[in-house]
Amino acid sequence: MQRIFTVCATALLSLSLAGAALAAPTHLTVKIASLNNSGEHGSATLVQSKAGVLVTVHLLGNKAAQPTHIHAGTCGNINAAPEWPLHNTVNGISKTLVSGVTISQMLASHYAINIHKSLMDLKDYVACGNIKG
Ligand SMILES: [Cu+2]
Repeated sequence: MQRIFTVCATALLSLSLAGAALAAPTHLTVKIASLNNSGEHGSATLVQSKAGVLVTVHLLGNKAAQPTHIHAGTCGNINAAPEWPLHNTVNGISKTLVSGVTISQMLASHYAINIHKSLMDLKDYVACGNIKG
C-alpha cells in the first residue's frame, strides 16, 4: 500500500512539473496607456525565443523619437532607472530583442514598459504599460 502511494505521488509530481514547463508563456500582450494627457497609447507584444524576448511596441500618437525602456516597478510606482533599454519609439514603433531573459522571469516580478517624452524631457512620461500575465 505504501509503495503504491509513493509511485502515485511521484507520477503526480512529474505531471505538475510538465504542466509548469508547458505553461511558460511564449507570447504576451501588454496594454500601454496614456500618461500626463499625452494622447499616446497602444500596446506591446512580447515573443519568447531562445535568444530572449522580442519586444515590439506600437504607439498611436507617437511621431518623433521617444526613449523607451522596461523599468522595474509598475506604472503607478516605477523605478526611475531603466532595467532594459529598448530602441526609441519612432513613427509609432519600437522593436528590440531583450537577450538573456524570459517572459516568465519578467512576470515573476513587477516590470513596466515606459515611454518618455524625449531625450531632453526624460522625466516626462507619455505612456506606460505593466507587464503582467
Ligand atoms: Cu525609461
